[in-house]
Amino acid sequence: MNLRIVALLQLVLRVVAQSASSSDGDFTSFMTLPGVRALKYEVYYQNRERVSPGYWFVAPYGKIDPEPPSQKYKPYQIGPYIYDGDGACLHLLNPYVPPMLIWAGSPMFDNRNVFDFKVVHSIGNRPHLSLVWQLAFDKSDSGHGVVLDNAYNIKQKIPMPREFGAFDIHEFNILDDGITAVTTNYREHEILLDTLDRPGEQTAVLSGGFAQLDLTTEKVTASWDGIDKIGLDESVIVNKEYPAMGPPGWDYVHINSVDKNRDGDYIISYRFTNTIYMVSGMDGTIMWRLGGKYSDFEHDFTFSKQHDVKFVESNATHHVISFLNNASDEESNDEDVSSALFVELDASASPKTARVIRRLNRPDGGLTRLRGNTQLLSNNNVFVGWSESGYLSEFSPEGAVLLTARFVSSRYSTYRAYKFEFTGRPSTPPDLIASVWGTDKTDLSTTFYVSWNGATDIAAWNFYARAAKNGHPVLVGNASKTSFETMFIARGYLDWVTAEAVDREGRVLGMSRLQRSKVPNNWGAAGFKGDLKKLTPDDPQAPKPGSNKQTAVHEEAHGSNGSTAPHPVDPEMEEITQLAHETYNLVRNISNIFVLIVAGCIICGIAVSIYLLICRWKKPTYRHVPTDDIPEEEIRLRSVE
Ligand SMILES: *[C@@H]1O[C@H](CO)[C@@H](O)[C@H](O)[C@H]1NC(C)=O
Ligand SMILES: *[C@@H]1O[C@H](CO)[C@@H](O)[C@H](O)[C@H]1NC(C)=O
Ligand SMILES: *[C@@H]1O[C@H](CO)[C@@H](O)[C@H](O)[C@H]1NC(C)=O
Ligand SMILES: CC(=O)N[C@H]1CO[C@H](CO)[C@@H](O)[C@@H]1O
Repeated sequence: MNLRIVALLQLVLRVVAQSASSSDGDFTSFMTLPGVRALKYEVYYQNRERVSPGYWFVAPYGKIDPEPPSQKYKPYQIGPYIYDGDGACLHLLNPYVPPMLIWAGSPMFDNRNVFDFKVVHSIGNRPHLSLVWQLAFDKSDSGHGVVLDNAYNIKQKIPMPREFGAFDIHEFNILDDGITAVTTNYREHEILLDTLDRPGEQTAVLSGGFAQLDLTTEKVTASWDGIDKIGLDESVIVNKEYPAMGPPGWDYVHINSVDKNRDGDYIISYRFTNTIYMVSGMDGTIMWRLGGKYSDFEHDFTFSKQHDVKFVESNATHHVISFLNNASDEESNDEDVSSALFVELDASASPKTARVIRRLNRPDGGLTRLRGNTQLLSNNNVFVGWSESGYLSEFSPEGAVLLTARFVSSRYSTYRAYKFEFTGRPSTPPDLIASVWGTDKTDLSTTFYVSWNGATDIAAWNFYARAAKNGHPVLVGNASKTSFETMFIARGYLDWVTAEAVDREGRVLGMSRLQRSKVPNNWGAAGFKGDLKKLTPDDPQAPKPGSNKQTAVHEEAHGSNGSTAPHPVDPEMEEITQLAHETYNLVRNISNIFVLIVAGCIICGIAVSIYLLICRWKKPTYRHVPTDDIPEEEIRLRSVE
């Protein structure tokens, strides 16, 4: 059979196999990462040139409450993920550019929810990652603040002392000194209901507080509790008829963020008082309230149910703060659209003044009823996570929308979404698998799949084969990286294979382990018509049998320095590889049903047997999370029971 046709058929076959296996099309799966199914994003660029550099850090979850381990999230789906929103090529036929997956961290976190996943640039001289690992469903573990290095090793797993309840999901905020972290707390108390004209009655309530952790000792160095400072009357959700409760009690303030400025004072947000509080680091008194029933400021704007209040600038008297004004909750909305707000405060004026200096409305005009965050980027763009369905957007300094994106699936949310520049250098090597197929000795080909979970900056892959285990690695070709996983087809029966990641400058970033190529269990059943006795792996250095241009000469690879590595010099093979890649990318990216149907019909006969063969070692079955399992919008958005 003509070599070119074989290569193409094989290719189309794999594409069909891949599309067929992801009929639940809101996820992507990978040959090299069978334990993971990564959520797909749909991205729309309004102005791609002005988008700031950096990766997206998100942590999709299905239900906010801890869930028992179940098949539902196997292969892994929830947990921390890094995407390169700018990573994929532009396609003429499709304005939606699929972002490239960079890291699927889900298998490390045991199908438990992860929150506040972000980059910390203040620890040591390498970037780190931090996240909150939610408490276990059976409370056998009350959650941790986790710090990872950029090799994706867990460096710290900090528990919260029992008296502060579980490690709260809202915040694990490592400050610029790289040593101090502030976190929110929910604590149980019994209080009297005199202020609600119910003398003699009492109820349990959850207060809103924070703890400050020293990352070197992993000890709490300061803590604050609002129970004796914020009365029930400040709450906008408690009403006089509320039946008294036992523990955990009324969630009357619902703290959802904390930050600390250089002066050592704290700013906190209570969602259920619609108020932002400045708390003195000296004595814990409330310095002022912004918003809510008892605001100390004069302001001509409103906000409510706010999230993620952070200092942008701050001194003793003047502050610029950012926050997400969701303007709504599960039951009602106070404004028509949620927005990210930047507010300038003068606490020295009398009366104190507050004015909005930037307002960025949700681009789809919708409401973010729960969760979300606002992040000022270094080039003055603003990145906003609107939470539900992973909806996020980036704005220019003048407020123009530069991009919007959301999960293709509506079944998942991410509490916050961040953008950071980051360099990931995994301590594990790239994952490589290779397989061989053909109809006789002359048309055998070897297909490589390679990926490196967590590695940034890979521009291309070099592929090598050896004649024997301890033979010399011979470069058999290269391919640029255009998605998380890169496929490459080389002519011949290649074995003892490796793949090497190189960056844009040609520097080698890492090398896979040495792998044997997989071969059909039953060559005959797989369509092989040749003489099995003569079927042995090729010497990659020898001229290819069946090639009428016996010109293939491969130089040896230079071990760890691939920057001078040669490329394949067999022009026919190069052409086929090129063609194969173009077709592969085209079919894969445009999702053109027509192409798939036509291709499917052509190869229908061969497809079935080979497809089964390929899939046998591919991946475990996936249980679809039913649509009616959409996360309930619980009033109690916290990790304390
Ligand atoms: C605080 O910042 C404001 C505005 O930038 C400035 O006018 C003021 O002098 C500063 N105050 C102190 C004590 O640094
Ligand atoms: C393959 O290697 C050659 C020679 O080093 C280089 O010129 C070419 O750009 C590489 N191709 C890809 C896709 O990286
Ligand atoms: C790799 O080879 C290039 C070109 O010969 C050289 O400039 C570079 O220093 C080498 N790098 C390493 C790590 O050996
Ligand atoms: C504009 C607007 O509707 N603002 C509302 C924000 O939320 C608070 C508390 O729910 C309301 O009192 C405001 O009217």
